[in-house]
Amino acid sequence: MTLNFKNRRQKLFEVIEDGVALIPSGNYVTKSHDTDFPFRQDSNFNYLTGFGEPQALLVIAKNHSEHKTFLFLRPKDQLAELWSGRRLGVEKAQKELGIDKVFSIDELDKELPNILLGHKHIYLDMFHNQGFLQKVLGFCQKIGMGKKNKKHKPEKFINLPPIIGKMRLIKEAGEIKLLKRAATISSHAHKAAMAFASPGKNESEVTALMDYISRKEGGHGNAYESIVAGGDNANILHYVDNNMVLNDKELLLIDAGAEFHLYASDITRTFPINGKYTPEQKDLYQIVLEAQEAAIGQVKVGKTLTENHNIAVKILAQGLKDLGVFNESVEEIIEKNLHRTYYPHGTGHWLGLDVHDNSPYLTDELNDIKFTAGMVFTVEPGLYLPKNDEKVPKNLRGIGIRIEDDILVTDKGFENLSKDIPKSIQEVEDTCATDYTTFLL
Ligand SMILES: [Mn+2]
Repeated sequence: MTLNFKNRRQKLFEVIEDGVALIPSGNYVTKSHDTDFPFRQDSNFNYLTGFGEPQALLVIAKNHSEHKTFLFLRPKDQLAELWSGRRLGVEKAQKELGIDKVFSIDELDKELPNILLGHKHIYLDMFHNQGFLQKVLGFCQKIGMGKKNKKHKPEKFINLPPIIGKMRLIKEAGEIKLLKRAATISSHAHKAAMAFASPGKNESEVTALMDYISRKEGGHGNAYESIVAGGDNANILHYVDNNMVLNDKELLLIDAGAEFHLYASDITRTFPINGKYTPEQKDLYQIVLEAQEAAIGQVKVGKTLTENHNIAVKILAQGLKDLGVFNESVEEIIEKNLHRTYYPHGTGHWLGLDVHDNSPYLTDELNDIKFTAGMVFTVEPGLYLPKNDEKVPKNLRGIGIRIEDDILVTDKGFENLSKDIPKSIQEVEDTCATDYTTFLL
């Protein structure tokens, strides 16, 4: 898999005007006392370096006399590596990562100010790393004291993530391969879950099975906390407790996606725990499926996420009316936002290194970004009818349904990356009737 990190750094170098871009790596996050959560690299840092260690900083400098790119990283340290893992080290990094100049992170306070001097602009994430921002402000303040030094000093800060986000919007061929692999791994996990779930089992068992399959197939854990929600739990949008017993005649909503080399999949299916949808569940499911397929079906270059949403909302609103949830006309339901009670979220988001990929949704002129080949996003309509909502016909209460696929825009239209996971009522019921152990082989 060749991802051209150097090209991306070059692209960013061309964008930054008379400035220095500072992109820190991720860092350890405390879970409790002296124990950390598993380390996850920062997506932007990974996008520009492919380097997987914490406590590092990428610097791209426009006006430096000798070098364009710098990397600060943890130095080799036998004792530290004995305790917490191997380090690439200064010497190897220069060659392996193709960076012009590499320093130990211990030299940051000494070396970074020298790089900043001579530049007017600092590009960095202004909102999500206050500690680092303060440190840089401190350096800039000191540099500013040297008023008679005939070199430009930093005087303007520009928020960097939207600039990198624009680059990340259109996926390269190598990235698409990784996204496809993540979706394929998830497809096996979802199919196994359909086959495995049955009344009396616990949501936690299904969660564990999916984790097992996804790791067995080379996935690196979940792209986000799995939602494994039986019955009325599906009406809690971000239900992650995943610890209740699965009941007969109820549905199981699973929103789960594997991560592969930091690339996410984000997939939802809703299927009957006992293997057969009830007539009411079928009615509701069919509406959501129709909304999802209509939205996906119109995807092509030039369309937008808002158009996806509007198509889905129209079909969902019609469905709610047909089922007797609303008496108003479809136009009125939409105009007054009545549907938002039962469909409170959007129909999709960008997908990539982040599950909600950190790319802009609007152009500089504040228009919706139009699809071009290489963009990847989700399409995920749903309907959520809570158990305690007395405005909902009794037989529909407690049903929550969402169907979500990962869609790649192509020159010819689109490709559904998660199309292998059953979606039609018949296909889902057939998969529920299969033997889950075949997925363990
Ligand atoms: Mn999603």
